[in-house]
Formats: sequence, structure tokens, C-alpha cells
Amino acid sequence: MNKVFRGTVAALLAVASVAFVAGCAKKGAGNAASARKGATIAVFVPGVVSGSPVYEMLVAGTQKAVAEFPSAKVQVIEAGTNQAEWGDKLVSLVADGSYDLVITSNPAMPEIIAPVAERFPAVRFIAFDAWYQGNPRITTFRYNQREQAYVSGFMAALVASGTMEHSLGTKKIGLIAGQEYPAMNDIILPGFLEGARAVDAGFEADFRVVGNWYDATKGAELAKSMHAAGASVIMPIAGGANQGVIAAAKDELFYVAWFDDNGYAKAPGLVISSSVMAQERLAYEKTKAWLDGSLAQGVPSTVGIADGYVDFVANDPLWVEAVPEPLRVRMLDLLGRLKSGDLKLPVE
Ligand code: RBF
Repeated sequence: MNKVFRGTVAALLAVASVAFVAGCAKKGAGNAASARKGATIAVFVPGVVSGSPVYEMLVAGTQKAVAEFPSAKVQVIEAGTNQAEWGDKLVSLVADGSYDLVITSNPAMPEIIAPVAERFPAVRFIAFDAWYQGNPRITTFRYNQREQAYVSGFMAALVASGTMEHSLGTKKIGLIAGQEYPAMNDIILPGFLEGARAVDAGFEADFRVVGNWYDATKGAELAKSMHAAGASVIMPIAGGANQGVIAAAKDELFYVAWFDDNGYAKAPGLVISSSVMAQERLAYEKTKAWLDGSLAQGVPSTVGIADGYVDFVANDPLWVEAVPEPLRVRMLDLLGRLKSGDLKLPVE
């Protein structure tokens, strides 16, 4: 570290700690609601918001919560697609003490947050779609993505092996990921296949990787090649690249299993499932809880189908129109068993 930079960091740290001490004095130890008056929140988006359901829901939920606290402020910062820069960008964001809370989302973030939280102890962190234990200033929430992927694989297999117009009748379904990561390789892909094999044990998954979360052209190319290789249902989990998969489905007429939010309207008749996480609601509730002082901080939680944070959108007329009744009946039966606890699919 050069001298000038070291000086700047020291000055920044001094300012940050003065601000923190002043903040504590101003805010007092009294009632929790007033303790968060005037709070400033940063939504740190590891990527770009547009085209990524998880981030669109994150931003919508936090903004909705902050709007209920007139003195609180929120700013959305897109860290961009170069993941090597995220750590430095997070440090720059919190270094001047401008933010009391940083809210973010994705399973890679806790590892990036942990050293930053050590250096800047005045800042609190909430990460959704993530899991971390051991720092009282880092609070994480993850979704049961075994359930989320299982219901998606089940529906995909019913359609792929069935007699719908564009079904190829093969025991093959496709998954296109933006990149490989533990939650994808160890939970989502196996859960997708597990759900398909509950329909027919002979199902295989064709798994391909875009290599980033934005290349729609590559997404379309992969989807077309998977369709040519016998997959008539493809699940894209690739951020902005999902758009390419939708375009390819419309060109070539195959089916899409949508993930994270309701995607039926993206290609009516071709999108045969929407397996969702209630990230907007969770971000809203937890941001609000932090602002009113009621959030239990420092503990990780897992939410899923039983508590309503993972679901399959079955009440959309576009689903009813797209999927024939016998298949819908089987899907609703599966959902009933998951909701009642008859069928349990824990993440660990
Ligand atoms: N999902 C997106 O939709 N857009 C993204 O830009 C994105 N970036 C990610 C970056 C990393 C390092 C990791 C581990 C995951 C990313 N995800 C992204 C996937 C996301 O966290 C989640 O697993 C999927 O949306 C499925 O719920």
C-alpha cells in the first residue's frame, strides 16, 4: 500500500469511527425503532439488475420497505459482471461510513463480505440467497432450492415425456446455468434431476454453462443445441442470458421451465412452469425488520415451501392454458404433499 493511499485509508477510518460514535450518541440505546432513524442502506447488486429475477426482486423489496421509513435512505449499487472487482467495490462502498446497512444477494457474497465486515465493524450486512454463520453483523437467508428445483424438474419431466405438441417424448431435460457454483452443482441441478426421476427414473439432465450472466446469444445457442440433442424442456438460470433461451424457444418451439419468479408471460404456451422464491417479500420483510429494530441478526435461516417462500405458480391462467389438465393434477398433488409435509426435501 503506498503512503498516500495508507493516509487516505487511515483518514477514512477515522472519519468512519467518528461518524459511528456520533451516530451511536445521536441514536441512543433507547427504543429500537428510533435507533434506526435516518439509516442509510446500500443495496449491493453483484451483477446487473436488469434481466436477473433474483436482483429485480431484491431491489423492489428493499425499496418498498425503505419507503415506509421517511427518514431512511436507500441507494442501489450495481457491482457489474466482473466478479474479481466485487470485493474492492464493497470496500469502497462502506469505507467512508456512509452506509449503516448493506443488503445483497447470492451464495458467493458471504465469503466476500466476511473480511469487509471485520474491517468495518460499524456496518451491518444482510445477504439473501446465501448462508453464513459466525459473525453477529452478517445475517443470511437462503431458500430451500432442493424443493424449488425438484418441483421444476417434476413438471419438466411430465411435459418432456408426455404428448404435448412440442414434446419430444424423450427422457431428457435441460438446465442452462450462468456459471457453476456449489448451490448449482450440489443442490439445484441434483434437485431438478431428482424431481424428474420422481416421474420416471430414466430421466437424464443435459447441463450446460454460459460462462457469465449476460450473454443472451450464447444462451440461445446452447438451448438450440440442447433441443437438437433431444431436450424439449429447458430451464435457464443464467440472468440476462435467459432472454436468449426464451427467444430460441419461440423460434424452435420447445418448452421452458422458468425459475425464481413468474415467467409464464415471457412465452405464453411455451413456459410450462414457474418455480419461485419470494425474494421480494423476504427482502421487504427483513429490511423492514432491520429498520424497526426487530431483526434477529447474525443467524442464518432457511425458508422453503412449508413457510411460503418457495412455491410453484399454479394460479396463473397462462399455466392453466399451457399445460393439459392431467399433468396439472399431478403437479398439484406433488405441491400438496410438499406443503403438508408428507414429502420432505430438506437442503441438508
Ligand atoms: N443469478 C442471476 O439471475 N443473475 C446473476 O447475475 C447472478 N450472478 C451470480 C453470481 C454468482 C457468483 C453466483 C454464485 C450466483 C449468481 N446468480 C445469478 C445465481 C443466483 O444466486 C441463484 O442461484 C439463481 O438465481 C437461482 O435461484
